[in-house]
Amino acid sequence: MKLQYDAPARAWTEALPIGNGRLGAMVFGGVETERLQLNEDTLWSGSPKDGNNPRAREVLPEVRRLLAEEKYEQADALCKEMMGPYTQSYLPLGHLTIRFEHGNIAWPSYRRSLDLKEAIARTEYRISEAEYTREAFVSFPDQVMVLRIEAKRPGKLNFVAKLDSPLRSLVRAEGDVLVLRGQAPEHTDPNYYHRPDPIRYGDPDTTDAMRFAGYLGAALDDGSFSADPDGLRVRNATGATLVFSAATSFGGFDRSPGRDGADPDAKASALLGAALGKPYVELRRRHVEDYWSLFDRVELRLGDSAAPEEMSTDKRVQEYGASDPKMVELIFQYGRYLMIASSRPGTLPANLQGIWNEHTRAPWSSNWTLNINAEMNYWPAETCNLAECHEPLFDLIANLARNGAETARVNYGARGWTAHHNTDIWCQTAPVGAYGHGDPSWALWPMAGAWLCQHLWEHYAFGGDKEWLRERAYPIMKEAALFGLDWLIEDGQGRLITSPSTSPEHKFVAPSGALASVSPAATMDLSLLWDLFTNCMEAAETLGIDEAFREELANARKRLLPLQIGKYGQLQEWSRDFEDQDVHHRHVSHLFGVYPGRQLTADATPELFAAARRSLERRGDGGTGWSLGWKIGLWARFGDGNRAYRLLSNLLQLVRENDERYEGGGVYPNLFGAHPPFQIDGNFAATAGIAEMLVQSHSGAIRLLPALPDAWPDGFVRGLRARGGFEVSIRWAGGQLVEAAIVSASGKLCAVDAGRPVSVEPEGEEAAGVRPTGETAVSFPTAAGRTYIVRPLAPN
Ligand code: FUC
Repeated sequence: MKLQYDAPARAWTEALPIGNGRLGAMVFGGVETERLQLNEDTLWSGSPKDGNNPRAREVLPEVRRLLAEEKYEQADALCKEMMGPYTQSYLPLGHLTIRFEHGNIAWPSYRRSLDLKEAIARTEYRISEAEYTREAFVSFPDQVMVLRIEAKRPGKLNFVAKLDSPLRSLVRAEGDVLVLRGQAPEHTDPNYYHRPDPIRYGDPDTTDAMRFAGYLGAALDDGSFSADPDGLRVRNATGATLVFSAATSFGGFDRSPGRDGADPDAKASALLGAALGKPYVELRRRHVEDYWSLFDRVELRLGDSAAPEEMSTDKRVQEYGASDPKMVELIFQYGRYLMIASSRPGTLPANLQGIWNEHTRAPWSSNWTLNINAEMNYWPAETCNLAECHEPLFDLIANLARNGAETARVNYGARGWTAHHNTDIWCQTAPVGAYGHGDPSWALWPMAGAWLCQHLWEHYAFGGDKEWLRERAYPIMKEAALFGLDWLIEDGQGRLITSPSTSPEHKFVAPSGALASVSPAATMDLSLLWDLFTNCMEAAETLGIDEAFREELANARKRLLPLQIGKYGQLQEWSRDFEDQDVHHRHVSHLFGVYPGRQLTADATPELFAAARRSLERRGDGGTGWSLGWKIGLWARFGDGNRAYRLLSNLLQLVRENDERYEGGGVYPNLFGAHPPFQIDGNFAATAGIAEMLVQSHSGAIRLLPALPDAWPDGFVRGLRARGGFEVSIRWAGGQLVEAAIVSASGKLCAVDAGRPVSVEPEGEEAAGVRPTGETAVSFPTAAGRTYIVRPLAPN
């Protein structure tokens, strides 16, 4: 459970990420010069702005008319008038740089690691018989970053620690504390939008943009230290604890962080003071306890490894990849680690890079892309037992629902709420595209509400908190469904369709031979609305409310244009059987109903399910990191463990920092997912996909080992969660189930499908409750808090 290396990081994607959901750092582990690149998750450019565009509503009837007449290129062109501004960008806060006065020759004793059991990055080396160690972590309970530096020989620590920032900023010494104060730009253009002044700052006295502060303090065991603007100087110490705190003036998605903001200094200095009042061992203990309480819920063992223990992680990926079961365990748990480090109650959700970003113009603004990436980040949250890490997404959804009601009204004259393919800290819900610069294939997608609401329903489906469903989730789901009802139109033959509609980012060949983006009723729209309506109906039924509305949804769902099978036997991506722009396109939006949706299953829709499989076959086994991650989950849902494993192998390919390929997937030396460039969604999808290979529960029963590959004949998993309020542990050998333990948190009826006849008995009451049903699927009542043991029956 360690990432380990025998040399300092030369590139950012070799540095090791630590974080507490809000504060993040990338630890380089340099010998003479240590560098920690710093982030705070609310540090973004811009301020609240109205991006809604009344022109959208004006041109909508004409766009629909053009599409009804199959004039796709004209419709594409007119759609450009429906766009709003681009979103703002997530920003880096700065660096903590520490220059040691002991030279830089430390090899071969050098070692650095990230320990996933403690969430601590460690650097160890020896210079002239003196051993040095550093430990870095970001504490959730204390809300600070801590860097402990020790020399094993007395008085050997002499260093200067500095702060700086790529944003406009000043550093001052205030007493013995180093303070970095800065200001964010009022506007940042996305990295793919080329204009003369892509980063624009305001007047410091009147700017509407965010202010931020970083505080660095120290507590020494011995020796002395002082602070001046050039840094914090430590002399002749044996042990030193550096503490860093940071805050911004962000005070909410709808408040100006300039005029109406919070006081970053008050927060950062209070946190620093409180942390410096605690001894290092205490800070460390509080951090590890907090982290462990989440991390320890799931354990995975997939077998022994042929790789030498001490081999560095990047070499190990390169030489062994997915054939090393320990590497698969590591990448699985790394996704859980990254979730705990980037998304905790009260923080913003993990963005495109989690919370780790060094660029002032990050790829895709390091924002939230809602047509796959942001949702994908949260695929492992429920199954991999980190439900509370899902909460920041729910807060974002609630805020999007507020802004999105105005977008629905202004842009489309519709009820409810909508959001499009990008959003930011200001919760922009209007389509992006700089009023015509963007491409409709990504900008014109008003379906984010439908997809995001799946997360609300899933949180309830796994956890069963009815009060939460009633008070928080259902009202937002219902409003999203109202938008869906208003967005649907009749196709002239009694069917309901969406128009304009895209299959995100993928174009089709129009009858004229040209590529086009918009057409009526792309499959993903229909599947998303099916999912939203179904979830709303089940939620309302669970709550015993809204009977008439349920009926309205049921009727609309029945009238959705049916999904179709095309000339290649594939599930059609569009309502017409168009040719693909790119048969290997990275998005597999039309397969939403298979995963992460539940519309298409082998039992309920065998033909469409088979067609969806054919579609995935045609897409091939390549793609960006996140695309490969999606395909792992899809193949798991198709019950093909070996194929899922092949995709996992494709994901576990080593990529270096300056890899020029835009697509291709892989992982960097620090195991960050590669598009390339770095995007964290690939990590989360890999974790979710591995879980999906071991346990599924989307179609009623808990399926045990639904897609076990031949490569993992013997193994054990503990603590995965299943819908209905269950926790599942499984032991298997020779590719067969040995025993599963199902803990019932809910006390609900439990259905299990092990693919073979099983017995079920309450733990500790062997014999008493044995149900040798002889069926491959069994249901049994459970009591909350009890564990049930499932074993295969011996073959007759
Ligand atoms: C979507 C994807 C890209 C990238 C971006 C952040 O636009 O199509 O591949 O992941 O999001």
